[in-house]
Amino acid sequence: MTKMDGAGGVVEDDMMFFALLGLAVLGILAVVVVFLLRGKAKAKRDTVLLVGPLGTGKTTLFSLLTTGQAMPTQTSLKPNEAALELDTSINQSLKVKDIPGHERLRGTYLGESAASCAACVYVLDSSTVLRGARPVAEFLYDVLASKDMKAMPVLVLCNKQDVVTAPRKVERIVQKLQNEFTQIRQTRSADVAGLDEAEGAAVFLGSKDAEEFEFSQLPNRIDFELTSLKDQGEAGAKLVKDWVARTLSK
Ligand SMILES: Nc1nc2c(ncn2[C@@H]2O[C@H](COP(=O)(O)OP(=O)(O)OP(=O)(O)O)[C@@H](O)[C@H]2O)c(=O)[nH]1
Ligand SMILES: [Mg+2]
Repeated sequence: MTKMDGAGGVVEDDMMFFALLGLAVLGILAVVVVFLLRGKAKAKRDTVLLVGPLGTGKTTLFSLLTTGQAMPTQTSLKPNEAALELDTSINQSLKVKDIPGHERLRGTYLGESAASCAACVYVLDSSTVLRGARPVAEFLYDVLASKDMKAMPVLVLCNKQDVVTAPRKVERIVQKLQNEFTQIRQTRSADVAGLDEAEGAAVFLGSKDAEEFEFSQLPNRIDFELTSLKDQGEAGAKLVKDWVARTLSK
């Protein structure tokens, strides 16, 4: 309490003033630090991520995109990252990052890369997708449902078109994945039926009014392309670069 009876009162007033000033300065510093940390945590979205199941051709695509040649590859154990030069320039410098497809590794690497994702190329093996669609669809579903990737443009690159078992029509692959998504979203939303609406929504992709899932129900731009990086590597890399330029210059 302030005493106004002589010099002692003035000293107490001064102490109170400096204490309040100190608190105000601390408060402002705390706000500045929080803002700085937030700014740091928000990574620049400048990376094209190459994701997809094991052995589908991501590293082959990475080497075609960055060196112009398809180098021999082995199963990736860590990501590859390099600058991505497009044929048409856009107002942004880009990187490309190849995420290993191994189930034990991809979650961690994708998790730490998702916030920097500007666009995503999901590489699948066309020659096996119709008979083994569930894991291919599950992983794509995880990518599209992830918080950081929700509105990202995705190119589904249906590779290995040179293999005889690969369907030549992209519609067959789209339809198969959509059927799988319809089942996956039912199963996943049933799993969280006890949770509240907000949490359930995170696992349900697409329109709730539609019984069948369609990619057009998503906010993302999703395109599908067929390729054979083995037989037409240069054309495949060009197709990807053109898609990135088209998508990110809009
Ligand atoms: N037939 C055929 N084989 C291909 C094609 N593209 C890549 N491959 C082969 O598929 C194998 C796997 O290719 P990678 O590029 O290593 O696959 P990845 O997706 O990086 O695999 P992980 O790193 O294990 O996730 C290699 O032997 C490639 O030569 C293609 O278009 N057709
Ligand atoms: Mg690889």
